[in-house]
Amino acid sequence: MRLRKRLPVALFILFIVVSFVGYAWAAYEGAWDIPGDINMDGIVDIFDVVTLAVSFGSEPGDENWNPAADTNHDDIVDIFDAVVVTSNFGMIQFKAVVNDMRDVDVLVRVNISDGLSEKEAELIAEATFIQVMGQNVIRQLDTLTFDDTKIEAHYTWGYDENDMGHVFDMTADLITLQITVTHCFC
Ligand SMILES: [Ca+2]
Ligand SMILES: [Ca+2]
Repeated sequence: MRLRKRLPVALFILFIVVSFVGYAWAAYEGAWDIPGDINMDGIVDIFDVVTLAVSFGSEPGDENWNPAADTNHDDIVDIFDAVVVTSNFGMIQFKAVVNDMRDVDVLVRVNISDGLSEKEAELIAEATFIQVMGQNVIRQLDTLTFDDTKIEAHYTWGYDENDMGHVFDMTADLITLQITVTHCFC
């Protein structure tokens, strides 16, 4: 009888624990997760290559084993993991927050380690716009300002040429890789 009374409580606690673990895992999964980004800093670059090189040829139990370098999860760090890193080399994963509500990943292959050119700033702005708004609207980049730490872009957009009254503003922080987007359909 006592067990019967306690069972629902135990199940409830189990439910809470499983939900929490699931939530925590989902939050973790939502962090930097670009393939080949072994050190999980949002950029696939030379540091990931070096990290992979250190554990190259290793298997679980080896002194230099690093599970993060085993990008395809087959319990060996080998050429196939190197291919994952090299094929994504140069990719940056920005995290965009849209209208304080929606989170969007923006992936761009651009090298900002040597400073930022106008072309690269525009590439990031364009990737952000397309990722947030899709390809089915017409966009016009009105202003683009940038330095080595920040990009600000202002677009007007519409569903056709007669409907270009909508705005889209973005600010990209190149240090934290966070992008803030505000836009409205009004
Ligand atoms: Ca990295
Ligand atoms: Ca592997």
